[in-house]
Amino acid sequence: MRANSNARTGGEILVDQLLAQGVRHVFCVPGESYLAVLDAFHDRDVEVTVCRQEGGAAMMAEAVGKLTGKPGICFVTRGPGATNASPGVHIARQDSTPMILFVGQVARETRDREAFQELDYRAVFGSMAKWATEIDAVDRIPEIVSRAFYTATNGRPGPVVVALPEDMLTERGAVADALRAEPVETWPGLADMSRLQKLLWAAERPFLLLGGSRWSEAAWAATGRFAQRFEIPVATTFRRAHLFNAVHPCYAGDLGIGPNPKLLARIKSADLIVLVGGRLGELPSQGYTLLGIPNPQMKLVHVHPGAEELGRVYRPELAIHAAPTAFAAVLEGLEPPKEIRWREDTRAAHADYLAWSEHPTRVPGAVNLGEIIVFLREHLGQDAIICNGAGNYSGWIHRFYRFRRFVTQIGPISGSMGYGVPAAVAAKRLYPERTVIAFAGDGCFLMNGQEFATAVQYELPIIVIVADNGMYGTIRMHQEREYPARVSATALRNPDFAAYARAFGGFGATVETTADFAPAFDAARKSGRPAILHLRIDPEAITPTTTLGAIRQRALASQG
Ligand SMILES: Cc1ncc(C[n+]2csc(CCOP(=O)(O)OP(=O)(O)O)c2C)c(N)n1
Ligand SMILES: [Mg+2]
Repeated sequence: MRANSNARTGGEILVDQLLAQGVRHVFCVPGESYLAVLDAFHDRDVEVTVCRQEGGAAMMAEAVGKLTGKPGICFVTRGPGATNASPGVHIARQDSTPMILFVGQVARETRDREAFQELDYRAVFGSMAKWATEIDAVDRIPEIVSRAFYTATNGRPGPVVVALPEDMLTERGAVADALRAEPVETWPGLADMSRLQKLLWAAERPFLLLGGSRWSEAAWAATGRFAQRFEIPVATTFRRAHLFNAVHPCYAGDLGIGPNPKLLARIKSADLIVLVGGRLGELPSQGYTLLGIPNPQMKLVHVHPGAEELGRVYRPELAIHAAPTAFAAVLEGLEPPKEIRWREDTRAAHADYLAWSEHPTRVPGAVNLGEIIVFLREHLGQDAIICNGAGNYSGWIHRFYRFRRFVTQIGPISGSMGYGVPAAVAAKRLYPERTVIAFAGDGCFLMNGQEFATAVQYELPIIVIVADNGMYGTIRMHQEREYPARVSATALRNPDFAAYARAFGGFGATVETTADFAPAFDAARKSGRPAILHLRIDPEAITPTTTLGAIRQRALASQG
């Protein structure tokens, strides 16, 4: 490190700040606006992943934030580069993920002329990022990058956008590197925990709901031990299933889209809900119908690292301003009641979860995605990482896969399509020894499918499973429900995805029947290359429990 050296350019100072913060990976699409940073990458010890589109690069950085709890780093050029990156920033916002997007900016002396590709990033990202700023002076790089790390990780984590005027990056400055940022841990107070103790002792039907970010392996384990001691039923919220071991005797299921009705009934009739880390947003709250707003019908204990989230939608009986990491660490201090009144309910809740997820339902067509998920749950190691984007296909993962380890599920809580492939590229780049699977719909895949080329370039043998039903299925489903038999703008004519994989230098296979899947999966693994398995799904198989035709018939009948 060349601290206090006056020989460094802004670009070099910037990259040295990242190294000082422990950054190992950056994801980028290059641009002439930040050549000085690219040059600094050249002889520094940082792994650069060059991507094909900024949306993919930003999603990779966001996925790094989810995988590590530390800010994922993305570099893009000004104007179109920055706007292309915006979905990653939006995901980081909604999913509470730490991430920093660095954007090249026009030179300082041309600012405000609407110079080539000029944008005001404070305005563009003002309502999306946690903080959007611009570095005006080379001497302030360490200060602002340090603050970016603190801002991205403190409280409720989120994205920070930092614009970098081109001439500032080539200027030289004499400035010391910032020390490593240590995110502030937010601990529950003693009084909070004793009130929680009393609420638990007074409860008849308590329920633990887990979500959000700022978890850790230790917090995951401590929560499992707490649940075991209290024999309290636990559900995870939308796309956070990895926060609790699915085969733990207290696991009651996944509270997302189309949850087990028995799980919903249990949560509704709970007299105490302890919501840890999550916001209980629109999807897990079943369109804000689960809990009264602002006054929930049951007692709510809300534990969240962001003070502004507490009381924002739901008025809690007890608000605990704490990160899940800190909260979980003090759970050991709580004592279960002498007689656990809900013991039998918890057993029944877990049995109901197992029954709900055990056997794939019957669906029309020769490929049953449910059976494929069950195959994977039985054949993948527990530390396999499962990534996905948005679409009805993901409903089968949420229902039938059993996440047994922390940080094995990487999916967009924000429901952004196109996330699975870039997330898988990021996961495999970080953890080459782990099995990484990306699920995508046919619509979802082609939003960022070009990042398959990134997987090939960096020799990352991810396995992409494309569930092709020839349509934007989710929207078609809503269409049939609201406007039956009036199909509009939801049909897709698709390429041969297996040939696509081969054209990129990967492995590709088409799966026409459920029985084709196991040998195709095996061949994909053995190929040692990035792979695409193209599943031909019957469009009628719209969810594990209903068909498009049935939805249309129901809607037509109700129209009379
Ligand atoms: C970026 C983005 N654009 C549009 C949507 C709206 N949307 C949600 S699901 C969906 C269709 C997904 O289609 P596909 O990936 O083929 O999955 P399927 O539902 O057919 O299983 C669309 C268009 C979205 N969530 N994200
Ligand atoms: Mg589809």
